[in-house]
Amino acid sequence: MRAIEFHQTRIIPALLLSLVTACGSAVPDDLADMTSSEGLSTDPNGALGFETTSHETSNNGFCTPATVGICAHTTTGAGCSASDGVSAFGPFLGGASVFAQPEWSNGSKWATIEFADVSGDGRDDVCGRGASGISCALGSATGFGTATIWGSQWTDANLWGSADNIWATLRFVDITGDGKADVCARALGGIACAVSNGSGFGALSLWSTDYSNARQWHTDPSRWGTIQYPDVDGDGRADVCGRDTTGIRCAISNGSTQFGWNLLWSTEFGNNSSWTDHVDFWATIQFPDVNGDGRADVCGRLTDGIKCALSTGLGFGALSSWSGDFTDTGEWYTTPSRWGTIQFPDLNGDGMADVCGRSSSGVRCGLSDGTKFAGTSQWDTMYSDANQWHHDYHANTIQFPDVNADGKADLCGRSSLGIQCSLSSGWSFNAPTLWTVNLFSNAWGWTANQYWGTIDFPRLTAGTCWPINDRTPRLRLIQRFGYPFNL
Ligand SMILES: [Ca+2]
Ligand SMILES: [Ca+2]
Ligand SMILES: [Ca+2]
Ligand SMILES: [Ca+2]
Repeated sequence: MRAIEFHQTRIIPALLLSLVTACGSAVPDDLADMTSSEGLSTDPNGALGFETTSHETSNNGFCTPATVGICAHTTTGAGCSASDGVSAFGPFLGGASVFAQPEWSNGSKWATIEFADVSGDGRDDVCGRGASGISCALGSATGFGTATIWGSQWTDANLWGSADNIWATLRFVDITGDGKADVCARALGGIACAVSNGSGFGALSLWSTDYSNARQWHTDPSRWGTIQYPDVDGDGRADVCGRDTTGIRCAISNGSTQFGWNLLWSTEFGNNSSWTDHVDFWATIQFPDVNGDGRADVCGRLTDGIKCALSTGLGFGALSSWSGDFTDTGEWYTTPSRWGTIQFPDLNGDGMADVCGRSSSGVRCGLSDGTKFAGTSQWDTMYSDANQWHHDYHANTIQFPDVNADGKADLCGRSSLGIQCSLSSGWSFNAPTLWTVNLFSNAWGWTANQYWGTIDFPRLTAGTCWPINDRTPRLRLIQRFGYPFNL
């Protein structure tokens, strides 16, 4: 259900807003009008607009909020602590001991470890690709179980560990829209994927013959390093997009066997604006839904700030300036501890992704109004260089999970003492407090890449509330480490 929940989260606020502004006119007609004018007719959830009234937020007691946890690769495998929804992460529950083997200290192995819901029960599991293929261990209330091989074809012998332009593109994403995460990666011949059946991945097959070596996608990280799986047409199925020298290309999942034609969705982001030469430009390219219509848009940082282009479902519109902050003048180009922290969480729970990033003096954010990030300002002063947050093992753990389940994405990161979080009020972050004791601290060895580099804030229970079931995207490898990787 995850993909559909993602869809609802993005799309319903736009509908609600339209309903409010259309107050007084006949609602069914407005809904019908919006359905056609906003291109929602392809939505698999036919009654989407009417579902808004049956979902409630966490504050009224009629539903169960989703639970966010903090999870990571550890010396004994992998594990998670669940948020208590107020001020702390609880006991650390481990398991998945296969990831404790020496093999997983290798960057090309641990860097593929990801937390995703491959079984489709609403709780994220843990998977990673080792020499003998893809192993997954299912999450439960008592921790991760024993890992088993889910993808026996994805072996070193079959060259899946041969180059970073292959293994670093591996992702666990739901390309079929059934709520179970599948697996895709760039292969020599294009994008290869295998679909989850809930207890294993099926046969590996080529879902796109684009993104291949023949089409030069292996030559430069400014191409393969931008490959992501956003849902650009808003049908609940992950599609594939990436940047080449002509712009941004996307191919739409057909839900069962392939991505369609890989079309040029934007002629921006090509080489004309020196995207190739600057990792602090191309590595910031992401696909948040900045106007809340359910379709993933595209944003990235250029010399003079953040640019975005909205998805129409068939392509991206014109690239325009969304924020004059995050500029070269403001020294955002200097290090991954600044540009690598730029993310697009929904800070005020209106369904439109906002923007945040860590400057030398703390975290700055701007709220989306659907056309721009209005009034980017200082939301925090504690995650500063002066407080040692310029170290990658602190800065590049910064993410925006909703740890208190109020629908507003909060700010968390690993300090020297452990994980600290700052709750979002919708217009600023409160002072950080420590959410873990000892665990995740420098003293306990968390400055090592293979541990801090896997920190993520997965969903441990799905809950029944709207809109708090969404999960903010995890940091990509390239955001955490820049390029070339030093793993
Ligand atoms: Ca899609
Ligand atoms: Ca959108
Ligand atoms: Ca927002
Ligand atoms: Ca929150």
